[in-house]
Amino acid sequence: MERCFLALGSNLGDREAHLRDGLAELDARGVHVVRSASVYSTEPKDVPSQPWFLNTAAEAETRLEPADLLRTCLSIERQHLRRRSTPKGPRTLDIDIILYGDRVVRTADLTIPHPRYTRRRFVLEPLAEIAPGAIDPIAGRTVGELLATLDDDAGVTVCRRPLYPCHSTQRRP
Ligand code: PH2
Ligand code: MG
Ligand code: MG
Repeated sequence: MERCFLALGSNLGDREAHLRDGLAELDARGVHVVRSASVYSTEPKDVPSQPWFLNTAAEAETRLEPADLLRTCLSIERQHLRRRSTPKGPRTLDIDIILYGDRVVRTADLTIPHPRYTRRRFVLEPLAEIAPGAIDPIAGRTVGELLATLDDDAGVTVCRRPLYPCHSTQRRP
């Protein structure tokens, strides 16, 4: 089993449902979610004229190799009717592989560690909540250290408790 960290984002439709279902679908497809971070309300980066996002991060264990993990993430995105019209534009669900054990992957369609996450507060804040000690094999620094020296003033605030594991509010004693 390899331990990996994923970043999830949504800014179209029922954003929280897309994130929650995305986590459940990963779990059902051999990407066993160990924990997820709180849900954060985040200002859009790269393409500013789009709705605010909900973002979270998840720690998972999987036997899937990175390329198969990517295929699984893309297939779940497609299930959420994601259309790839504007690059970095609005999406129902985005699932990015941030770290995969201490592996470094550079292929035509996949780069691990994720090439931009060290500059993005909307990834580092949720990731540092669940894995401040995870080490980036390229930077040689922990996620907590990367967040502490981050230069990104985009708005990122906690808005909901973690979606996974599910905390039922319905259960009676
Ligand atoms: N994803 C992008 C581009 N910009 N901004 C925020 N706040 N959250 C995202 O998940 C996001 C973004 C491309 O993947
Ligand atoms: Mg992304
Ligand atoms: Mg993506």
